[in-house]
Amino acid sequence: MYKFKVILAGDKNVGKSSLISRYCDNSFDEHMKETIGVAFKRKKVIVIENDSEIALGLNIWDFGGEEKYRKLFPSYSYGANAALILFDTTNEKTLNGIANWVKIIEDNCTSNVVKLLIATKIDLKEKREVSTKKAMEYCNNYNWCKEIIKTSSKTGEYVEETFLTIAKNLLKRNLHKCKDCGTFFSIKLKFCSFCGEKIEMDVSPI
Ligand SMILES: Nc1nc2c(ncn2[C@@H]2O[C@H](COP(=O)(O)OP(=O)(O)O)[C@@H](O)[C@H]2O)c(=O)[nH]1
Ligand SMILES: [Mg+2]
Repeated sequence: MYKFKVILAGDKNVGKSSLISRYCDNSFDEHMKETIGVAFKRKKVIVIENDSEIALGLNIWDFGGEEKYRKLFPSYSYGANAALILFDTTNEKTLNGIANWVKIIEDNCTSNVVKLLIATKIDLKEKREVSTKKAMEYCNNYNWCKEIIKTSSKTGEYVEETFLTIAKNLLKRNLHKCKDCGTFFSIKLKFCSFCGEKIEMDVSPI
């Protein structure tokens, strides 16, 4: 199974640990404990692409968003294949924090890293401070940001979709489908690692 490292970034209390907890354990805690330093979970995700099913292993890294932990970020983000950048729809300050997180990610990860912007806590409609329009206006500054996924870890809305979107993007950027045997293999290879055929010119990017 192909494994990928996914990191979460965003200010303290935006809901990073809650998103992971909903996705990996299907649970939600109103009084989630602060993350100390770095935490880690694994989950398998099945992606269907070109009528083929492929299982990807996501190694999901959680990070204590407090300033004092930021010096850990270079080692935390080392080798990351994807980054989820979160802001809290009930706290406008966290939207302004995005620029900082994007810079930290771009400074510490390769340019191939999949980035996805996530709005959290959409169940708290009465406390909302950031409209989708405002967030989109802000994010137009980033040419990688075409959409914002709006989630609630409390109700579970769009949590599965978030990680499925990440998985599909990881597949697109990192794997090819072999035309000979139909298996997916790393784009870094010049031959199919399953059927052994040298198929440099005979791969179909997905
Ligand atoms: N209502 C609601 N509360 C949330 C949601 N996500 C997180 N929270 C709450 O926000 C607080 C901070 O969440 P946490 O996951 O610890 O944030 P982190 O510091 O980014 O890891 C906790 O009290 C959570 O219960 C959500 O989708 N809806
Ligand atoms: Mg946390």
